[in-house]
Amino acid sequence: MSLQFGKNLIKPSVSFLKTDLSFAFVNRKPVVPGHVLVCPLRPAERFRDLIPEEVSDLFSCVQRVSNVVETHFGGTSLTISIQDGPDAGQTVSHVHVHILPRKAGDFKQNDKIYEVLEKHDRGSQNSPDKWRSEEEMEREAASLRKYFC
Ligand code: AMW
Repeated sequence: MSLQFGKNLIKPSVSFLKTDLSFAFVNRKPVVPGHVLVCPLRPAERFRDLIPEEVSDLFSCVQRVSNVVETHFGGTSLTISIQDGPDAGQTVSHVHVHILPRKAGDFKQNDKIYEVLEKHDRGSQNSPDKWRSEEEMEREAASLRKYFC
C-alpha cells in the first residue's frame, strides 16, 4: 500500500524503512547523493503537530537513517534539516526531515546548502523532467533497505 506524503503517494518500492509511526524514502530530486527524507506516517503538517511518541520515533529513525546514508554514500558529516512551514521553505505540507550526507568541499561555502535546499524543489527547478526516474529511485531504496533487515 502506498504511503502518504502530503498530497503525494509514495510507493513502497522507493521507501526503505517503515516503523509503527514513521517511514523513510529516497528523494526524487536530491540536492546531494544520498539526500533522503524521513516522515511521520500520519500526515501532520507542522512539527508542533506531532505527539511525543511521533517525535521520538521520527528522530530515532533519523538517527538510524543518517548513520546509514553517511556510510553508504561515503560522507564524513551530515546536514539534518526540517523546513517547518512555508516561510521556512516547506513545499510539502507534511512534516519531513531532510538528511544529506556531506563531504569536505561539496559546497564552496558550507551553509550554501540551505539556500540550495530551499530552492531545489520550487518553480521551474521542480518540473518532472528534473526528477530522477522511478527505476533509479527504486534501485537506491533497495540498496538502503538492506541495512534495516
Ligand atoms: W520541503 O521543500 O517541503 O522541506 O522538501 C520536500 C522534499 O520532498 C524535496 O526534497 C522534494 O524533492 C521531495 N519530494 C517531493 N515529492 C516527492 C516524491 N513524490 N517523491 C520523492 N521526493 C519527493
